[in-house]
Amino acid sequence: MEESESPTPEVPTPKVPIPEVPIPEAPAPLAAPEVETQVEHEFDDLEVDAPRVGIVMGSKSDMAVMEKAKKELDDRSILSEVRVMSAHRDPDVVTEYARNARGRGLRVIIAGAGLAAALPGVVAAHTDLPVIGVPLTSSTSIAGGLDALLAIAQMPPGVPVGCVGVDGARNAAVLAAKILDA
Ligand code: AIR
Repeated sequence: MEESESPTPEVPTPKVPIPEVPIPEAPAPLAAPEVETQVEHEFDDLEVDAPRVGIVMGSKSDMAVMEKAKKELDDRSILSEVRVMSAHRDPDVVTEYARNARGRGLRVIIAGAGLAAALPGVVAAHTDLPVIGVPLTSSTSIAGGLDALLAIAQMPPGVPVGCVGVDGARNAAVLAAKILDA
């Protein structure tokens, strides 16, 4: 007997209601890139214009020696700033300067003082930046600046200050340049 072709039975498709899915609108452009650009610009300013080395000294009478550090840094195109502040006469100014130093972009501080030369040590007490002390001679120095040399070199353990020779401002700048390049 021949097999007869039987028609495929029609299966009724159930009428399932298709829910209308709302197409989300394209998100508004983020404000982030603009903010980022602004921050980048501020960072650029800091990178380009901020002094990297702070040169501080206890008195205007120290300037003749300490400006040799400034000259050496200028010759090397390293941006620096010069300030006069005494650890004994202006302790609050010194504290504020040291505490803000890193945030202002400084990376090394050179501090020169004569007599009971506390300035480098006090700066080092208030910042984690490297501090290079310059013992200076002054009109009433003991043993040609030995007083300042000992005051700067003999820091207590845990709060180091690099110490160059008496009136060694230029060497302090050379060392600062090497630290920046390390
Ligand atoms: N000095 C100033 N305040 C604290 C100290 N140790 C130092 C200066 C300077 C010397 O005292 O760094 O070398 C004499 O300062 P002046 O102002 O009397 O000439």
